[in-house]
Amino acid sequence: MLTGFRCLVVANNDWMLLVDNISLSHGGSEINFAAFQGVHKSLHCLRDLVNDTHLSIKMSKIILYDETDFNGSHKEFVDNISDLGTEIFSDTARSLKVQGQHWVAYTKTNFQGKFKVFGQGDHGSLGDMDQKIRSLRLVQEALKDPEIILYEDVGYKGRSRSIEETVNDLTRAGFDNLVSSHKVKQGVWILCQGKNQTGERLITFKGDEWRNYVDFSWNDKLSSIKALQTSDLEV
Ligand SMILES: [Ca+2]
Repeated sequence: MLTGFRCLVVANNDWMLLVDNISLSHGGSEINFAAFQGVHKSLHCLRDLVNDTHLSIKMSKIILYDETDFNGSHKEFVDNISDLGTEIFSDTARSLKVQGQHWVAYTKTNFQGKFKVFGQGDHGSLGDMDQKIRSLRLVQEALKDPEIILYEDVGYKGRSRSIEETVNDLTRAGFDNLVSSHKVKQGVWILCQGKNQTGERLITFKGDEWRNYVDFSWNDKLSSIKALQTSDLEV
């Protein structure tokens, strides 16, 4: 969900967001609003576009701060970062701000280790991710109409179950501690070994096909599953 934007200028098939005195061009570089005073093209209220995921991805960014409550030095990112060490910001962030889509922060490089998903807004402290973030992934997948197919056996075999919403206890679906493979059809899903989204977790994205849970010691351990929602602030 986008908030705080005034309007959108569409000019020459490009677009520009006007945010109070700041404008962001398609390419992400800042442009002086005054330079566009002469542009007489179609103006649209951004309210109509707040759920436009494509647009949201284009202007998404995350700002990391090396002190809590947005103090200290900071660094801004608009793309995935597989190793924050190269940005001299590994194990450093203590607070952050998100604009646009969600970001997944990982405790290891290359999007590995423990993770936390941060939604749009200000995060003045990072809890168990304090000074532990080593890589960042922008969530580019649409979160609407999520669907994941769970399979009882490895290789997408055995009984299967299509899940389209958060399930706090897979016992109800007859699938507790049974899943051995999955395919994500839509959205972003958080897999948990405990009920009610507790215990060890993994995150999986649209298009993922995990054919054998044995490979990462998750066979027959899945007990709850959450579909990431646009409104989620921290997961
Ligand atoms: Ca199984």
